[in-house]
Amino acid sequence: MSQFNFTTLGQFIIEKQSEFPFAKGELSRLLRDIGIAAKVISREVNKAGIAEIIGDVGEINIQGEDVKKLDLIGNEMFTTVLERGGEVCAFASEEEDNMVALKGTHSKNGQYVVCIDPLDGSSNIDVNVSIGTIFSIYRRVTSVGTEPTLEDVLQAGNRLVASGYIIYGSSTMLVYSTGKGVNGFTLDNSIGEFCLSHPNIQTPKDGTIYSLNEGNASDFPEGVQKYISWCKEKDKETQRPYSARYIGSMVADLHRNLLKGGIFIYPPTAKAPNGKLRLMFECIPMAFIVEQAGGIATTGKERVLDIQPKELHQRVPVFIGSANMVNKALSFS
Ligand code: P6P
Repeated sequence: MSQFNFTTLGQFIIEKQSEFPFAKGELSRLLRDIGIAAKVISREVNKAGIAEIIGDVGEINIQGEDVKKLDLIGNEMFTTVLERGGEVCAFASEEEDNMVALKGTHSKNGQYVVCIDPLDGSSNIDVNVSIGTIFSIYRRVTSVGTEPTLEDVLQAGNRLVASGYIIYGSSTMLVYSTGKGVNGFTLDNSIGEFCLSHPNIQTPKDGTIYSLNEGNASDFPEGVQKYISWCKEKDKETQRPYSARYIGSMVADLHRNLLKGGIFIYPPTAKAPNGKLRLMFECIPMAFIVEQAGGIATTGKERVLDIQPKELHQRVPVFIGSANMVNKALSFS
């Protein structure tokens, strides 16, 4: 195979731009900017152990979680890149209490808003477990040139323009969708480019992996407890007992299940009666990817992408992954 037989993220975005007849390049430039930020964060994550950026900054964020140095680096990185790019008028971050109206020279004319979890699973940074960035892109609802408002950000997932994630693992991968399928790109550090490695990802309809924090099992709703017990029963025909795989980093758990098949559940618990995961920053963008790959994402009561967000840091329960597995889990409710 020719050593030049690869497609970079930039080449792919431009090639696919023709699928959007009204696109004049703004979304393409925005996706390119996100790729740039991801490469810088990947470099920081990969040298974290030796660069004195391990550990906490001694702050607690709005989520009530310790803020890691890399959380801040990631948040600042995306703020800078999105501000300089000029395509985005406002962004919301898991690390920011409120929506941020960007102050770049051209930001007010930006047509898009971005919701971002700069480093999801950051509690795993200090122990070298895979972590990720999760992003979603909406078209603003306020007029170009005006001050953006919270209305621009609090949009249902069924209005998404694009979403994706970057996983900083054994390799760094960027996976995204603009609503026409899901494609994965692996960072080739020798040329500093994300190269197409997983075209048109389709998640298996069935799987044998279930992912949830069973430490909370005594709090789980009865239907979830019954489903987990069903997963553990011996039944050759349905390849049970299934395998329990839970990393505690949503991007890593969902990426594995996306490729191999599986179900990820974060149900309501006593500590998190609405579930722990954030609707805007984790559930909506990951639901868009999973649905585009042929899977299902629901709160157990409604499709995640149909929820009209009421507040920025709203949390919801989530059942997400292989269609037949999610439907089986819901059948116990
Ligand atoms: P628990 C990380 O903090 C995170 O938001 C997700 O990435 C992950 O799936 C979940 O929380 C883990 O939560 O309660 O099982 O530790």
